Amino acid sequence: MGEADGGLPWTAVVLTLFPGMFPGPLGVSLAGRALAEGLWALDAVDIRDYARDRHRTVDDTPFGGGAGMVMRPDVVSDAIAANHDPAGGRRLIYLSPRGRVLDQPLVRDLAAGPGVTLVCGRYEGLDQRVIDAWSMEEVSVGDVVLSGGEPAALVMLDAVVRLLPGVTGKAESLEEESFETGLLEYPHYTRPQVWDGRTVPEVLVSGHHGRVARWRREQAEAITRDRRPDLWARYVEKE
Ligand code: 9WO
Repeated sequence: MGEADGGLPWTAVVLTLFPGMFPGPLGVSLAGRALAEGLWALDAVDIRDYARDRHRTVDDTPFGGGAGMVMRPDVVSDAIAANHDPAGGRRLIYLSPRGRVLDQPLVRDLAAGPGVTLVCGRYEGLDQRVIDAWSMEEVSVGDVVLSGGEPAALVMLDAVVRLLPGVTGKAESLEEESFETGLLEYPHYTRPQVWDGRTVPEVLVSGHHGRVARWRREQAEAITRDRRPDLWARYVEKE
């Protein structure tokens, strides 16, 4: 049993034309163990099961012409209606390059709720009317075009599941990591102390915990300032 209160565990319902892509990488390691233990639940639903015709058609040619195919609103809407309760608290999200870009505050928000219903598009995407009719949220995992929303759904779920109670072992490793502090990570080192002629920064083997903490913070700040001026501006603002 995963959940403390005896209710349902955090649940992801994924609507997709390729249910075989799930749990995929979420079936191993941290997320996979948590899934097996019932700390979260995953239901991959085949949108094609909601097709109406003998050929199980899910797409059609775009009005106005042009290349590619569009996912039919009637089929996708039936799949949503059968698997999503708008009053149930789960957010209904379409993974799309047009969406709000996923970040750690959104991940924390999603982890704090009862779960998500994710719609994965294929071809050129969903008919706009089904997005409008269901007031779907759109979320992007970055400015790239994929062949479908499924890998983006896997990214989102990986980020959320590791924050669920009981999934990640050490509480402090969550708090210290990149984006929880608002900074990128400082450099890490382990044995051997000299590798291929390369040494480890002296401070890390000094045994001075205060100096180590200060060095790590300085490194994290320098890396953030150099590589991500956008994150740096937000960090400085909050000081
Ligand atoms: C195809 C395309 C072709 C020419 C010009 C623009 C174009 N955009 C798309 C497109 O967005 N196709 C999507 C493929 C349709 C919906 C599912 N697909 C998708 C989702 N690709 N990339 C994502 C995605 C989702 C979340 N975060 C990043 C990318």
